[in-house]
Amino acid sequence: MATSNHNLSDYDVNAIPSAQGMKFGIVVSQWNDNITGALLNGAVRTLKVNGVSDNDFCVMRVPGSFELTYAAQQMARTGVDAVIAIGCVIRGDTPHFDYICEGTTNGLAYLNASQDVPIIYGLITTNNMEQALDRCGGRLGNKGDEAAVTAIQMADFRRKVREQQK
Ligand code: DLZ
Repeated sequence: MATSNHNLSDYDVNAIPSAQGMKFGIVVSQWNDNITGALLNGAVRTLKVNGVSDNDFCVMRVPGSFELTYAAQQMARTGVDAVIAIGCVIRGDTPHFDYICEGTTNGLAYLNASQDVPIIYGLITTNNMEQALDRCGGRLGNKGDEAAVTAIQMADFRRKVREQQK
């Protein structure tokens, strides 16, 4: 799935809602932490640029991407407006890659549909380290920035829907 025609890393700050007063939870996998650390930095920078204060986001780390589902579920129960799940799975020599990608993706998708809080998919799944580096601040932007933009948009959506229900 090409991202070259839809690179949210180049988003227009004025085109997305202010995130001032919104609360976010970020869960981050420690596997490939050179990549997930850069994705996290991008996400945090983007939240702050859009008005999120230091007290309004919480970062928690888990061992691997497979643990993101449990972590995101727990984080969703803490009163946040959205949860961002960040991980990086890089293909190896065995089918393990497919199982972790599928398990994590299905887990996060299930949570997104079943929790009251949007769960943002900040998992990158690549064939090699070069492709991962391209996506965490390299040639193809930073998918952490993009996850944060999406989180703000979905938190705003959630707030508006709730307003309409009053
Ligand atoms: C075991 C494993 C492997 C082989 N590769 C990755 C990876 O590329 N990225 C990642 O986030 N996690 C990996 N893991 C760890 C699993 O996600 C998980 O932590 C363990 O299977 C324990 O549940």
